[in-house]
Amino acid sequence: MMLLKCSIFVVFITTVFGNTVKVTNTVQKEATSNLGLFGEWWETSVFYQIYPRSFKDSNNDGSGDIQGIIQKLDHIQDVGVDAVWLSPIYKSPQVDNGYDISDYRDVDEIFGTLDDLRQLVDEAHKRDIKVILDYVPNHTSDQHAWFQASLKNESGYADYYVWKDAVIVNGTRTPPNNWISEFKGSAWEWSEERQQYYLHQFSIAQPDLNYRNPAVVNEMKDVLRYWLNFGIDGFRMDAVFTIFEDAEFRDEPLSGDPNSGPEDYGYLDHIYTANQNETIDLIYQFRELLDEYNANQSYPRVMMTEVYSDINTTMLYYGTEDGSRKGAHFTFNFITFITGLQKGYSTFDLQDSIINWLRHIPSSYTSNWVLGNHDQTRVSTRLGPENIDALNILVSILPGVQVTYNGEEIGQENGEVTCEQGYDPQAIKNCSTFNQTSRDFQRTPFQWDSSINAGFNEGAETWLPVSQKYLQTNLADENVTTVNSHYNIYKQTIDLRQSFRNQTGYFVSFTSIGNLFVAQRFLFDTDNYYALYYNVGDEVMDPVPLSINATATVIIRSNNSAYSIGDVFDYNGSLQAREAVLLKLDL
Ligand SMILES: *[C@@H]1O[C@H](CO)[C@@H](O)[C@H](O)[C@H]1NC(C)=O
Ligand SMILES: *[C@@H]1O[C@H](CO)[C@@H](O)[C@H](O)[C@H]1NC(C)=O
Ligand SMILES: *[C@@H]1O[C@H](CO)[C@@H](O)[C@H](O)[C@H]1NC(C)=O
Ligand SMILES: *[C@@H]1O[C@H](CO)[C@@H](O)[C@H](O)[C@H]1NC(C)=O
Ligand SMILES: *[C@@H]1O[C@H](CO)[C@@H](O)[C@H](O)[C@H]1NC(C)=O
Ligand SMILES: *[C@@H]1O[C@H](CO)[C@@H](O)[C@H](O)[C@H]1NC(C)=O
Ligand SMILES: *[C@@H]1O[C@H](CO)[C@@H](O)[C@H](O)[C@H]1NC(C)=O
Ligand SMILES: *[C@@H]1O[C@H](CO)[C@@H](O)[C@H](O)[C@H]1NC(C)=O
Ligand SMILES: *[C@@H]1O[C@H](CO)[C@@H](O)[C@H](O)[C@H]1NC(C)=O
Ligand SMILES: *[C@@H]1O[C@H](CO)[C@@H](O)[C@H](O)[C@H]1NC(C)=O
Ligand SMILES: *[C@@H]1O[C@H](CO)[C@@H](O)[C@H](O)[C@H]1NC(C)=O
Ligand SMILES: CC(=O)N[C@H]1CO[C@H](CO)[C@@H](O)[C@@H]1O
Ligand SMILES: [Ca+2]
Ligand SMILES: [Ca+2]
Repeated sequence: MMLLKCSIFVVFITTVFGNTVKVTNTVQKEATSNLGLFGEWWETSVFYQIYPRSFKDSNNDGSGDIQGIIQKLDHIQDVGVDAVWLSPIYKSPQVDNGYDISDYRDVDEIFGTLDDLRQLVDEAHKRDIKVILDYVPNHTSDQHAWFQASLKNESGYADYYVWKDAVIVNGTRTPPNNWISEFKGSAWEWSEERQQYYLHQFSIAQPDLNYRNPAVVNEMKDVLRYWLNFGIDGFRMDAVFTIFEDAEFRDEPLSGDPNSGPEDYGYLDHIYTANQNETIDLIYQFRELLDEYNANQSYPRVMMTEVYSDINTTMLYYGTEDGSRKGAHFTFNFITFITGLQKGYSTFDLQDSIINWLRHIPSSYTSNWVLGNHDQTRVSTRLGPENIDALNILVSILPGVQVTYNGEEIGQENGEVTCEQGYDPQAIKNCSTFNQTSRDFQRTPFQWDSSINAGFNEGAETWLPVSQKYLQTNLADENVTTVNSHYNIYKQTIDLRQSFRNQTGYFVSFTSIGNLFVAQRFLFDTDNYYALYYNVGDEVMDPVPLSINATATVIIRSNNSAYSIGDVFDYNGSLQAREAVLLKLDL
């Protein structure tokens, strides 16, 4: 079959027949080397996020730990992922679930020891699985030795944090400006000891580091070098958009958001505390550090950044537009499936959300697809459990990197947690809004099997409660080869994605016709042609044939499908509500 091969093009075709609107978007890209754009391992990889405290509790003390992860490495290998990234395991008072770090170079005793981590890295590498650590550069714990020294104005540490004098208004001490913390209220906290305010963009126990002090920048770069030398394969950088603040400490303008009160983060437009140019420059410096290190390595260590922002700003974290400086290998795509899509989405919503990303990403950057993480309602709950297979199948034929949050492979839904049982520091402050604000629901223990506590541990009380849904949804029950379970489907999608390695060019195309969503991917090298048929609606429908006349074989199907793998797809048959089938066309 003849296909035009150019480096990138996007086509939009809208046709109206009767009262049905049909919209097709095609995005075509061509890679220049074997494994993707750069020929590097991460470009077509699956990254699996582990939330360590909820993954597997090896010593029955209620919290997941590193030995627990080691016990489950065979499962992770079975899933077929290339790399795991661990949410923070550093020493921490756990005021914010490990995002308040008191020693960047040590492991918290909840999780184990440095030796356990060394063993995890070794065991993972034996299985050809890379290990990525979280890196939390914005702030430390107030228990960190640097902050304790800074409190006392100790020489060398006085300027490690962002300190400002009070402003006296009519004889009353007030903060230096109007900045608001993400955790509500002023972002400034008075220190009696130092007789100054310090900045905290998150909780009071998380003072912001002062990156305008070169010693801090060097210190934090040394932390990266320390872990690279330890054998870590890369970093996921947390909340990087808050690293720098305006040097002049100007008041931020009001956002005008009617849902935000004067204490709420959304009350202000964060033009002076988020995504400052210096922040993006620092990310480029971190990349330079990594590239220097990588120059002597057999494979590159990678960095990925976490930024919730509009698409243009998000792209800046990948690098400068002219390509002169590089940033993150990829910056998480929260735009397509998290902020861009809500329950009850239409085919058009889905198509727009994917195309929005593909249209904005320059062809020299690698796309990535994130369905969920520890900060978001689980994708099964957020977009509907009846859609989980279709979404996993869809992601598997999209180009670039895939990021899976632990539990998504079995279709795990949000758990049940009361305010009294909760740990999310923001949410437990106000129980009347806990149900809306808490992130504890997506952090309940992994559901391994149908034994006590879902196999998370041997029955001791767990830090967050195990979801009562574990009897219906657990790995062991889904891991029966004869069952068309979420897990088996997920594994099939990973196998498919892995088979796309070494492909140099492709196109992807999306068509919406009423409730029918069709996604197509064609690989130039092998002439392999895949088409996903997905009924997004609640009623049975007749599928519309593709314009290509070819036998279509079902290779993956959602759990509610009557098709078996290997069946020939019947364009004259019907598709059940939420049924998804992935077809391979015999051209
Ligand atoms: C200071 O006090 C005066 C007199 O009570 C009042 O008019 C003024 O608004 C106050 N200023 C501020 C900034 O609160
Ligand atoms: C600490 O240093 C700052 C800035 O030099 C100064 O304003 C403050 O008074 C000092 N605090 C103490 C307790 O010495
Ligand atoms: C930040 O960088 C952008 C793009 O390089 C530039 O247009 C803008 O003027 C810079 N802003 C400041 C405050 O320097
Ligand atoms: C890389 O290895 C070479 C040769 O062993 C050495 O001279 C050089 O300093 C190394 N570079 C880095 C960045 O470690
Ligand atoms: C992104 O940039 C493009 C081109 O400069 C502009 O047309 C678009 O409105 C911007 N989008 C957002 C969300 O700012
Ligand atoms: C808790 O949230 C409710 C509902 O938004 C609000 O009315 C109440 O003032 C809040 N309480 C506190 C202590 O913030
Ligand atoms: C929170 O959700 C639980 C479970 O649905 C419910 O029992 C409880 O009443 C809710 N709490 C509030 C304050 O809405
Ligand atoms: C899943 O089943 C396979 C094959 O029966 C088995 O090797 C593997 O250990 C099982 N995995 C889990 C996590 O039960
Ligand atoms: C891709 O190429 C590499 C290196 O040549 C090879 O080891 C690997 O098996 C290939 N993978 C696939 C899926 O063809
Ligand atoms: C599709 O191909 C088959 C087999 O080559 C042929 O019999 C049939 O007429 C074709 N249908 C259309 C609509 O072109
Ligand atoms: C398919 O998965 C959904 C969501 O987990 C579940 O509710 C449903 O019972 C499953 N259907 C079948 C036929 O297994
Ligand atoms: C949006 C975001 O990344 N928030 C994280 C930033 O850091 C705070 C404090 O460490 C975490 O609680 C948030 O999840
Ligand atoms: Ca434990
Ligand atoms: Ca900061």
